[in-house]
Amino acid sequence: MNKRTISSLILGSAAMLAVSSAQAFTVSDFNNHFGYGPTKEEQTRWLVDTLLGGNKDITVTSYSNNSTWLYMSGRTSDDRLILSNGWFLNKIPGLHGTYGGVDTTTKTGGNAALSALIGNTPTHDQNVLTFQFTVESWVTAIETSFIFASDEFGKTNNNDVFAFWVDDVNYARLPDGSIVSVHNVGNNWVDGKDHGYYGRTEEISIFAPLDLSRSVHTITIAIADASNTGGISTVFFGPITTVPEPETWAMLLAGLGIVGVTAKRRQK
Ligand SMILES: [Ca+2]
Ligand SMILES: [Ca+2]
Repeated sequence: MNKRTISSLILGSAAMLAVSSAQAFTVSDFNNHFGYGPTKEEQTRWLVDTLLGGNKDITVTSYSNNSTWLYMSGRTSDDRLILSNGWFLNKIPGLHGTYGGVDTTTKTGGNAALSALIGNTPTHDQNVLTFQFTVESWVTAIETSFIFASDEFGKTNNNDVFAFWVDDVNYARLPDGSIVSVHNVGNNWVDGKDHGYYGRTEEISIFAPLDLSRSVHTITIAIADASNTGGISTVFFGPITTVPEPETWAMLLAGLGIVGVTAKRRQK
């Protein structure tokens, strides 16, 4: 095999790993999407829209992201949000493609809430997407999923961390319930190059009840380096679905109707 075939295979298998299907993903970024010079607000809204995946049950009222102009975020072709603590998009051939400085500091600072999750280890290069929203009255929870990938696979001196807060509760958990950090991933690492990463988790599902005492809800997704700024980590996240879904209820009700009609006919 020549080098191009090998790198295609690597990218292809990375994509399959990430989406659990034979469909490969590519990565797009703001400039690819908008052309040159999108505003920071446009970039942030694009990230939020990626996360919502066209969900019409959620109405966004405000949003912010601290790092969109630094190529730290993007979207996969299967519509997952990408958030990274390094210059993620520089890893991808054909985008910015320099391969330079992907794991150097982004100068976006530390994150106290993430540090608190890992024994107050100092964090760096935070990438935080936050938005406020209201939901249709029947929505009681949201569901989504993530893949955490890192160059710190197997390392003990770094502990990059990721969290997903819904109404101030962190629902990003590994299957054993521990928070998602490099040290905790343990047996959940899947070895293998994924857009250049040394390891990643399986796709992990999230079920997050909303705090129904609130009229306006908040989602915050955050990832950061820990101890130092090196070793890029990234989360592939979303999309978000609402629970219960109206289609599910419609099918349930239709199903009950059929059962009812059948029962009545049997009675005759
Ligand atoms: Ca970094
Ligand atoms: Ca790191």
